[in-house]
Amino acid sequence: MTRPPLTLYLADPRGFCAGVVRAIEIVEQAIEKWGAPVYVRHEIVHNKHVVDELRAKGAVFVEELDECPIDRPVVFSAHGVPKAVPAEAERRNMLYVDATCPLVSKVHIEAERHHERGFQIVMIGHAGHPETVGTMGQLPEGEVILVETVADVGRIGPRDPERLAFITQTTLSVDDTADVVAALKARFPRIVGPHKEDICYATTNRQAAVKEMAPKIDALLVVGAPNSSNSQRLVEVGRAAGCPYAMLVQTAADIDWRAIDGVRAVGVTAGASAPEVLVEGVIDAFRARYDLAIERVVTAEENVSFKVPRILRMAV
Ligand code: 0CH
Ligand code: SF4
Repeated sequence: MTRPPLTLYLADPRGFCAGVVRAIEIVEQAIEKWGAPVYVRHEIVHNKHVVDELRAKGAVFVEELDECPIDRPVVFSAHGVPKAVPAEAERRNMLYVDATCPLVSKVHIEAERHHERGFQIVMIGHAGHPETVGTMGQLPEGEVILVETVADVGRIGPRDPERLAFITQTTLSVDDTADVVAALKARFPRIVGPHKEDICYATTNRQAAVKEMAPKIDALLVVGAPNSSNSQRLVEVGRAAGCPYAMLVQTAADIDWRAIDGVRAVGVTAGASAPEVLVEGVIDAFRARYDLAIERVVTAEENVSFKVPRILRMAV
């Protein structure tokens, strides 16, 4: 049987970012250094495959610090934690390693600086997401007001509109965030903040690659987990850029072949927490059904890397 032709456009960059690579290395090196089990508060990154592999090596995933025994090391996830978490670990004399991405920590520091200058802060982010919870938790209750949408901007009532700053989650949609920032500036002309927003290089680059490929493709598949904010944003960016079908898949097994029946060009990308092995699984699944031509869509070159914390680099 002859297989139908299909062009698979592969986004580049896609998949793991520097913060994710570092967070996974932290858990692996902690297990090497202190032996198993090493506890990890929250999924180290939002990906089941990553979590399962680390679990097989001796990581134990929990949601809260009080689920960890005090005599085992605990790692905090890449998304960051409220200040109360390391404080509690110290109070309990626990050994902890913070795998918060340095680009998330940078936003934490920004928040603190604004607070020290007496500014109240508006955070653009998703309610309940661990990064938002962690960033808001850098400051006392009431000092950070959360907005998710342009409509939210009209509803907030800050203490003093003249002394207001804004920060953002690192994994938001670049375009949607620009709209929210514009609404904030229109309503609060004196608001201070970063040059554009706090969206990281990896989020920005992955969204740009999707926009570039969108006009060429009939369907977009984003490899990533449902709880992965940056992966979900890639699906939305694909749809907003005019791609008629854009779907998140955790693995090749999630591909709805009937829905994409008849397509001639498909785009594939992966969220910052999705390992390349899962992308390879998707490509292999297409190769089994189609006469496949692969074309890379290269929109940026990434050469960012972060060191693991010093405690892991010191001899035992
Ligand atoms: O995109 P989110 O923040 O949900 O997280 P992820 O999927 O684990 O990707 C890594 C980013 C971690 C913090 O920026
Ligand atoms: Fe860091 Fe950006 Fe990766 Fe988040 S998505 S871990 S902020 S590099």
